[in-house]
Parts: sequence; structure tokens; C-alpha cells
Amino acid sequence: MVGYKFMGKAHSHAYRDLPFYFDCDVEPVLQAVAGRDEEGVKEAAEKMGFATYETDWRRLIERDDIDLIDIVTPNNTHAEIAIAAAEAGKHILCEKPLALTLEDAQRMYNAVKKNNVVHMICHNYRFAPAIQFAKKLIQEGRLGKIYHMRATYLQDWIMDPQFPSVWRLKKEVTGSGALGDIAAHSIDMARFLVGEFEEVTGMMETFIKERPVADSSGGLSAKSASTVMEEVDVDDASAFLVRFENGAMGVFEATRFAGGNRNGNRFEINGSKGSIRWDMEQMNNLEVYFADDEDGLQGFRNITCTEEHHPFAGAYWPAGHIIGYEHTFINLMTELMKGVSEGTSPSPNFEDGIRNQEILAAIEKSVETRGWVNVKQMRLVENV
Ligand code: SOE
Repeated sequence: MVGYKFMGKAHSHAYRDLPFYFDCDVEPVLQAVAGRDEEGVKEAAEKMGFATYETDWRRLIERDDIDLIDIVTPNNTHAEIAIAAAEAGKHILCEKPLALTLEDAQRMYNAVKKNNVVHMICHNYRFAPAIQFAKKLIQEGRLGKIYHMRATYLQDWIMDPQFPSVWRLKKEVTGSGALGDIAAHSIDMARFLVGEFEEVTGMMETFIKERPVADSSGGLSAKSASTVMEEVDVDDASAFLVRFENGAMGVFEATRFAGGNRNGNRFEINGSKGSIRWDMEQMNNLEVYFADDEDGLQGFRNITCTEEHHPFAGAYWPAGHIIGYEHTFINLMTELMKGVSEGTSPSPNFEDGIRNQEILAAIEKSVETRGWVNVKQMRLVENV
């Protein structure tokens, strides 16, 4: 694994727990973790259960006792690490968004295809059992023709103007702000549940234009004593409208300025025969409405998706004994292990990463041009 902070913790925990719940033909072994700060990476290796550590990620790529490289570093490093890993024949799991630009995402995709390695991108939320169950309902036609998806991803961790300029707020490190960091998850959810995007139009805003320089690279609860200010060059909030290829309409909002909302990843989908609603902060539950319910009993029912027949749920606890955020990663990595043993790249993979990046780029272009942008126009290579 390259990196070891927030996502490093989530990923290494998932690899450790996976064999406890799932029987896979191949099992993850936490062989080595890389980070530049020797003291930090050594401590992380001990705490997270890695056998060894390296202070240069290139050493991981050279080692022949490593088959899979997991990239949990800031976005500007994904492309270089992933391409080197693919060229060395290593399988890859990469955090989202795939890259800073569509061009880099394409280079990463070309490298994994050329070298025939297994690849996935870590859109973990689609692995909540409630979401997998929602997908099943939609595939079975239980919601009928889909008319609407309205999705919000609401956070509030940078509302204090004194919150420092951490890496997630610097364009050259992160690509974009709320758009690439959290709307990317809603876009993945939409592609998974509703379908491909045809065209988009958006707006983006940066409410706090400069912030104190960060003391260190900094996570979601960073503090800074600095009085030196730095320009913020990414969006604090983004909103966009979508026309899906299947005719559905989408309304999306992603913001880090929605006070009181810590990780409000939510959506509602309405179809001709029914509707569903989901809220990450109540992630075990799926609210479902069926138009053909008998009169007097019409309305949303609240299903706790912990029964045997809810995807992935049977591996955990008896019905009603709920699971959490970390299990979305375990479920994703179970698919990754299957992919490694079968030589396939389960979805979401780098192809999904490119599709997602095309949409992010189209939204940014629509903001610049103040109009609608056809997503396919962004495509660099046909048939990917
Ligand atoms: C911060 O906005 C963050 O940690 C994102 O980077 C993650 O992708 C999201 O899952 C939770 O919030």
C-alpha cells in the first residue's frame, strides 16, 4: 500500500477483516506499506499490521513478493504510481478520482490494459448492501422506467475560514474540490444505478477565497497556526444537472459548506413503478415505495438490508445486526480478490474511472462555457 492516512486505515482494516467474513481463493497479505516519513510509516506499519515498510514507493514496485499495489495517496500521485505498478505487472486498487486529468486517467487505463493486470477504483459506497439491493430492484424492473435521480453529497468540514489550505484544497494536488472529492462518488452511484450520462451543465463556487497555509499535508480535522494566507483554487461547492442516455433527469449537489452535514451522501430515484431513497449516514436502510401497493398502505417502507438475501449482508451478522462504513471497503475488496483469482477487473475499474473523469471534465467545461456539454465530446479514445 502506498500511503497510510485516512484511506490507508480504511483499506488496511478491510484487507485484515476480509478473510474473517469471506472465503476467497486468494487472501490479502499485508506485506509492505510505503510513506516518505520514516517515523510515520514505521508506526503505521506496526499499527495496521504490515510486515515491512519502505520510504520510497518505487521499492514496492521493485519487490517480487508484492502482487498488488493499493494507492491511497493524494490524487496528483495516482498516475505515476499506477503506471509504474502496471508496467511491473502488479494488480492495482486506486483511490478516487482516478487522476487529476482525463489525459492522465487515459494513460493509466492504457497501462493496465497493455500489461494485463487487474484494476479497480475505490468507489466504496456502491458496496453497501442496501445499494447492491437497490441495483437488483432496478435491474429486475421493480422501479419501472427511471425518471429522476436527485443526489446530494453534503459535508461541512471546511466551513471555518481558518481551516487551513490542506491538499484537498489545492488544484495541483487534488484536481478539483467538492466536485472530484465527493460528487465523484454520486456520479459513480448514478452510473451504477441509473446509467450513462449524456450531457451536463453545472455551477461551482469557492466561498472562502484564501486560507492559512497548512502546517502539514493535513486531513479532515487539520489545524494551522500560520498567519500566512494562500489562495484556494478549487470549488467549495458544485451543482449540476444531468440528462441521462436513457432519458432520466438528474439533479446533483456536492458541497463542503452544508453546516451540520458531516457525510451526507444521499439520493432518491423515482421510476414509473416505484421510488427508492438512501442516506449514507443510515446506510443499512433502503427506503422503497412501490406504486402497486394496495390503497391505504401506500408510502415508503424502510428496509434494513441485513437479511441473507441482501447482497454481501449474509457474510456478517444475523438480520438486524447492522454493519458500517468499513464494511463497504471489505465488500469491495472481496470483489478485488475474486478479480485477482479469476484475472478479471470487477467494476468499478479504471474504465469506470475514465467515464467518471469524463463527466467531471464535462461539468468543469460547462461551468467555463456557461452551457450544456455532451459528455461523449470529452472522450479521448473511442471504445474504452
Ligand atoms: C473527504 O471529503 C472524504 O474523505 C472523501 O475524500 C471521501 O472520498 C469520502 O468518502 C468521504 O469524505
